[in-house]
Amino acid sequence: MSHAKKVLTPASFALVSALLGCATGALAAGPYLVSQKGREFTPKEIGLSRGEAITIVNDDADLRHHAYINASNFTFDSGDQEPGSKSVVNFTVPGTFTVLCAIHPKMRLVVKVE
Ligand SMILES: [Cu+2]
Repeated sequence: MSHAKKVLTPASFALVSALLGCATGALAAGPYLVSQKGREFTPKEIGLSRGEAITIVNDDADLRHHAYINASNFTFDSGDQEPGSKSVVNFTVPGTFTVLCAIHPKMRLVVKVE
């Protein structure tokens, strides 16, 4: 019997960690990275200028996430986010937006766009 269960290889996990390490070292301007790990977004709040984007990375090794925004003037839906995957959201309108996870209702990221 074969075990076809999908797992993140140590190599790809290390790559994601390395990318995040770079990002936290240079906090000034974009690209803005948001991590999904342990059923929460990190950071939980981020400020952007209009036209800037964030990259949401699923850093959980064994959890699937599904980020979405459902505002009156801006919507986004990442679809299912497998471990290690990235989703880019480009904020084209100003306002305060809440990014939620369709799988984990307590996950919440506030994005303030000027
Ligand atoms: Cu989630």
